[in-house]
Parts: sequence; C-alpha cells; structure tokens
Amino acid sequence: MTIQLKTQVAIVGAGPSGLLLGQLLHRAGIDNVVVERQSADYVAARIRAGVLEQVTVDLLREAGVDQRMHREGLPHDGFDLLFKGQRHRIDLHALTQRRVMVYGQTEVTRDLMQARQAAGLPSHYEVEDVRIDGLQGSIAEVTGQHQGQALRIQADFVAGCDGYHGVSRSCIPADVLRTYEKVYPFGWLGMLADVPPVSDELIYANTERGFALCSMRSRTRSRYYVQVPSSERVENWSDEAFWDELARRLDPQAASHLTRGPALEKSVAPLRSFVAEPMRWGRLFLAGDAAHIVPPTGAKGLNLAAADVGYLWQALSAYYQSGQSQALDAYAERCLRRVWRAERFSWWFTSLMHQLPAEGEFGQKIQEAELDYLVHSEAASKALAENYVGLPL
Ligand code: FAS
Ligand code: PHB
Repeated sequence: MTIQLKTQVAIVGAGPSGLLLGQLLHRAGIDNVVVERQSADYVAARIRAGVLEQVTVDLLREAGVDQRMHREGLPHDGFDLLFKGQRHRIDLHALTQRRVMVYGQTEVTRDLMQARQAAGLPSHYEVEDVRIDGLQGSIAEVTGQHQGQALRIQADFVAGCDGYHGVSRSCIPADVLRTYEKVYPFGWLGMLADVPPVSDELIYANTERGFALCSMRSRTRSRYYVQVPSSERVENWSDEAFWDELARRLDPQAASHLTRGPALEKSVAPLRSFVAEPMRWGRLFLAGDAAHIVPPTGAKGLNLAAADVGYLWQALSAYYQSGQSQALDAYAERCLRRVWRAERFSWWFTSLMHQLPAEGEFGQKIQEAELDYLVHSEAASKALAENYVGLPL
C-alpha cells in the first residue's frame, strides 16, 4: 500500500534547517511535509552548535519557538581570546551594539520538534531510500520507504535540508553542480559534561599545543573542544586525558577554575570548508549543510542554515501570497553572498587560532602578529566582532 500525499513544499531533512522552515511556512499558511531518514529520538539527541546570532534568534521568534530560549539561554556580550598566556576580551556589544545567544542546537531542535508536533504537522521519520524527481517538471515528487510502506509526496517545491550527507544535492546534474572544498589537517575533540563553565563567557585559545575552546550550554553544563590531528580517534582519549590536555591549553587562572567531571558525550568532528553551487535547481532549493559546511570556529554553521531558511521562507511567502517568483529566482544568489562571507570568516578565524605546522615558524610569527594587531586595533576587533555576531539578513 502506498501513502500518497500532496503538499505545497516537501522538506527533506528534520534537522534545524528543515524544522525551522517547516514552522515558518506553517505560520505563513503554507502546507509542508517533512521527510527524515533517522528516528525522531536520534535527531533530538544530536549534540552540535551552541551560539546563535541575532538573525537566528529573530527567526526562532517568527517561528513561535523562542520562549524557552529566552528563559534558559545565555545572552553573551563578548568572548575572550587567549594567546601567549594572556586573555583579551572582544567586547561584541560595545563594538557592534549586538550580542549572541548561547543556547544549544539540541535545544533548538527539540523546541522546533515540539512545536511541529503540537501543530499536528505531517512528519515522516525513519524514511529510507528517499528520492526526489520532477524538479524540472510541473510537479516535484519525493518518494521513500517507511516500515515497508511506499511514501509518495507530490509538491510544488522541495527544500533540500538533508545536510552534508543528504540526497538532495545529488539531484543537481553533475555538469551543473560546482563544489568548492578545503579539508583541514585537524579536527575537534569535543566533550560535554555537567560541570560549571570555567568562565562566564567563551574562551578561544591559540596555544603551542593547539587550539582549545571553552563553551557552555548552561551555568551547569560545559562544552569543551581541543584541536587534534584529523586522524585522531575518540577511543584514544579517556576523560582524564581530555581534562589534562584542556588544562594545559588554558591560562593559569582558567585552569585553576576548571571543574572536571564524567563526559556526557565525547567525539571527534572533522573540519572542512565546503560550498555547492547553485543552491537551486528547478523546484529544488538547498538550505543549510546540504549546500555548505564551515569549520565550527566561527560558530557559523547553524546560523548560516537559519539565514538560508529565512530567505527561502520570505521567497515562498511572496510566491504563495502574491504569485511573485522574483525572490525565488534570487534565492541562490542571495544565500551564496552571505555563505561566502561566512566561509571567509570561518576560514580566517580557523587559520588564525589553530596550530598549522605546515606553515612553519614564519606562519607562527604571522599568527602572533595578527593576534597582537587584532586585540590592539579597534578596527580589527570591530571586523572580528561584526562577523561573529552575524551580518544582517
Ligand atoms: P543537519 O545535518 O543538522 O540535518 C540534516 C537532516 O537531514 C538530518 O536529520 C539527517 O538525518 C537528515 N537526512 C540526511 N539524509 C537524508 C535523506 N536522504 N533523507 C531524509 N533525511 C535525510 N555549527 C556551529 O555553528 N557550531 C558548532 O559547534 C558546530 N558543531 C558541529 C559538530 C558536528 C559533529 C557537526 C556534524 C556539525 C556541527 N555544526 C556546528 C554545524 C551544524 O550545527 C550544522 O550547521 C547544522 O546541523 C545544520 O543544520 P541542517 O542544515 O539542518 O543539517
Ligand atoms: C559550542 O558551544 O558548541 C560552540 C561554540 C562556539 C563555536 C563552536 C562551538 O565557535
């Protein structure tokens, strides 16, 4: 038996991109169906980003899911750069009159999932063999298999929100698709633990032993990262080994405030920069990690995904409310201008903060000179700050 559905927008992927788009479209009166490969529990348990730009906060408000974020999230006015044993604060608010919100992607996803469920919107989890067809025709079609039943969804448009390893990008013909990629020779070993953060704000550290980042999810839950070789395996790291290495990469004051505890989660994430163009092919619109990946140093991944979704929501709303397709036709170009600015910033900040042995001693001295300039020049600090808080939509 086949489950046959018709909708206006079929959304492939129930990560932050797909769920945020689904919620925004619903509030604009646009029918949509979500199709997700994994189970709802699997999606809800993912641990990823932690810092939201104001643009993302505003979109979550538009989606009607910002209440818990404002109750439990932590507004941050700045962060510290640590290098040569000294910490220097980048005062985001003084430099840009804006701030960021520290609130985990896990919580954003859960808020969006609960809102979708409360609205009774059609979501199909654990769908295998998802295929997308008809993108150059009069109606698009998304098919798949769910617990032995065939699923067939006809839609005006398909939103490819299925992440880097999804299926939607491959629907763009190879002679049309252009990809740009840089793979870094290192990754991030991350640890989540129910211990109080080492500092009130984030600390980005450039040390001889490698990069480290002290972040958080709340005042009682910390998120830490240390740079490791890209070949590193999480099995090689006991909790104690992780805490010892993190302490070695902090200044004495921070190290003395470091509270240790058992890992709730520990994993190695590879770092890459990646962009796929175009982000539109006929009735298909790519959004989020399906179209681009940034190294997490600049906290841009989730925020770029939200910005894509914001543009797509505006364009689809204009189409359905007034029959205009100009915004849909401009979607890819509009997204990619912001994407490439974020790619540049994420690459720059990653190259500045990580140990890059291949760059040699000259490269090390250039990093030191750039960091010294950065914290002693208001113009340089302002450039860092305006990219970190996020460019306007
Ligand atoms: P996602 O990958 O989150 O979601 C895609 C969804 O599509 C998934 O649920 C997947 O199961 C589903 N899917 C895949 N193939 C499918 C198919 N064929 N059919 C149906 N569904 C399919 N960003 C930051 O800003 N800061 C960070 O610290 C940070 N850390 C990260 C750590 C890791 C390990 C990873 C992988 C990413 C990290 N990111 C970080 C980036 C991350 O937050 C992404 O930018 C964000 O998840 C993007 O959301 P989506 O575009 O929804 O993609
Ligand atoms: C996180 O809290 O997971 C986080 C914060 C800032 C980053 C990257 C990750 O730049």
